[in-house]
Amino acid sequence: MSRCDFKIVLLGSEHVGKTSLVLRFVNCRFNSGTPYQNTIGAAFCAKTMQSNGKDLNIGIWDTAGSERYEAMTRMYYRGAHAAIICYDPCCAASWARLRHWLAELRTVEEDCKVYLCGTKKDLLDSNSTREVPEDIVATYSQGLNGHYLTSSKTGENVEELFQKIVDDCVADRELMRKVEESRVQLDKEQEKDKRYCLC
Ligand SMILES: Nc1nc2c(ncn2[C@@H]2O[C@H](COP(=O)(O)OP(=O)(O)O)[C@@H](O)[C@H]2O)c(=O)[nH]1
Ligand SMILES: [Mg+2]
Repeated sequence: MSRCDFKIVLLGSEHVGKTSLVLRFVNCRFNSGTPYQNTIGAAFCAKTMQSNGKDLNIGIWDTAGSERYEAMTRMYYRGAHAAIICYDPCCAASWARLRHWLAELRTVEEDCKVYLCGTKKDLLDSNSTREVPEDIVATYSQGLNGHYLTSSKTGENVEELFQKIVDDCVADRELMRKVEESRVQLDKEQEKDKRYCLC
């Protein structure tokens, strides 16, 4: 199995913690000492996860978030099964951009599952000032597939967020039918390649 079964895209303003979230999830680490590095365009990571007794290959696209790369970011929405839209609860500006990301996503992938992710929970827990009121987040997330508060520094809720996404995708019959179909197709192509291989 070499292709991705599910495509997950991360969206949100620059500096909210998208790259840190992916690094925590995929590599189980957090780079606190290193200077901030802007993601250019997008970065891709893959991980295998289990749900309902199945092994699933997850492809994660970490986008730049900067307006400079916006036209490029749109390319990465295409074919996404789930999107994690990140905001920092201690930064009102990151929340203000949220509607923008959601609208953008919907124009390209109408049926994409959407999860809100409030990042840097460790800072919130250590008395940083919350700038995004909880009731506003609760109201907004009602129409979406889930809301998680995560910390890439401690790892809190990171695994839970990705597991919920994969569980929701596996529970989606139509989506799983397509996954099974493309696996069969891939097996056929690999069989064909083997027949023509002379080595
Ligand atoms: N304390 C804390 N800092 C974080 C967390 N996630 C990210 N950061 C910091 O926030 C800054 C921006 O993170 P980054 O992942 O590069 O943001 P991106 O631009 O959205 O990809 C970096 O200095 C990170 O170390 C977190 O969960 N806790
Ligand atoms: Mg980044």
